[in-house]
Amino acid sequence: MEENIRRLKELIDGSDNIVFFGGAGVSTESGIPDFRSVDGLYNQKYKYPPEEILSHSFFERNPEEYYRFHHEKLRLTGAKPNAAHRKLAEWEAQGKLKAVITQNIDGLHQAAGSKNVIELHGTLLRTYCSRCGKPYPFELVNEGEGVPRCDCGGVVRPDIVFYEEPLKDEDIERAVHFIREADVLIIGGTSLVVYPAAGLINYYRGHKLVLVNKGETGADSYADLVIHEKIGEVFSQL
Ligand code: CNA
Repeated sequence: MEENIRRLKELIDGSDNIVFFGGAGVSTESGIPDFRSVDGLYNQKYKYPPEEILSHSFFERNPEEYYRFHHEKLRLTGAKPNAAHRKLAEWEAQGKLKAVITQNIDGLHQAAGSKNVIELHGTLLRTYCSRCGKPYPFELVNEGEGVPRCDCGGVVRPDIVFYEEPLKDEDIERAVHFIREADVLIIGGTSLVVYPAAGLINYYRGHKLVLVNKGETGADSYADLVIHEKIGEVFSQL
C-alpha cells in the first residue's frame, strides 16, 4: 500500500492535467450504498430487480412502485462529501485537475467544491415534470410521499438517466474531450460495467492510468497503477 501511495503521489505532484472518472464507490464512505458491493442495492431483495425499477419503461408503467423504491433507497438524507470528494476539489482549485466525470447522481462532488463536474447519469438534485417539462424543487421528490404530480397531471421525475435512456450528447462530448487530453486518468469507485459510461475510458491515450477500486475491474490488466483499497482512505494520504 505505502509504495502504491508513493507512486500515486508522484504522478499527482508531476501533473497539471489530471482527470477523474468515478462511480458509486466514491460515495460509499459518505454512507451512500453502491449497487454491486455485497451490501450494495443489487444484493438486497425487491419485488423487481433494481435495473428494472430504474428503467424508463418501468417508471412510465408503474410510477407508484418506482417511488416506493426511490423514497426508500434514493432519497438524499444529508450525506457529506468524504476525503475523496474533497481532495478532487482541492486539486481542481490548485489548477491540477481538469474535470470530474461521474456516474453518481448524489451531487457530492459539487458539495465538496468541485466546479467542472460532468454528471453522466444526471442528478437527483433536479426534478421536472415528465409530461410538460416544468421544473420542480428537489424537495418535492426527496421529501414527499407517494408519486409527485405536476399541475398538468404528469408525474414529476428526478433528472437522472434511467436505463433505456441515452446519455446527453454534450456530456459525452465533454467527457471524451477531457479523457482524450488527460495526462493522468484516475478511475475510482466504479465496477466499469455500466455502458456507455464505462466505455469512455477507452479514449484515454496516455500511460498514467490509475485505478483505485475496492474490487477488481475489467481495466485492472491494463492500468499502470492499481490500488485495491477504499478511495477515501487512499486520497486522505495524498
Ligand atoms: P457499482 O457498479 O455499484 O460499483 C461500485 C464499485 O465501487 C465496486 O467495484 C466497488 O468495489 C467499488 N467500491 C465501493 N466502495 C468503495 C470505496 N470506498 N473505495 C473504492 N472503491 C469502492 O457502481 P458504478 O458507479 O460503477 O455503476 C454505475 C451506476 C451506479 C451509476 O448509474 C450510478 O448512478 C449508480 N449509483 C450511484 C450512486 C450515487 O450517486 N452515490 C449510488 C448507487 C448507485
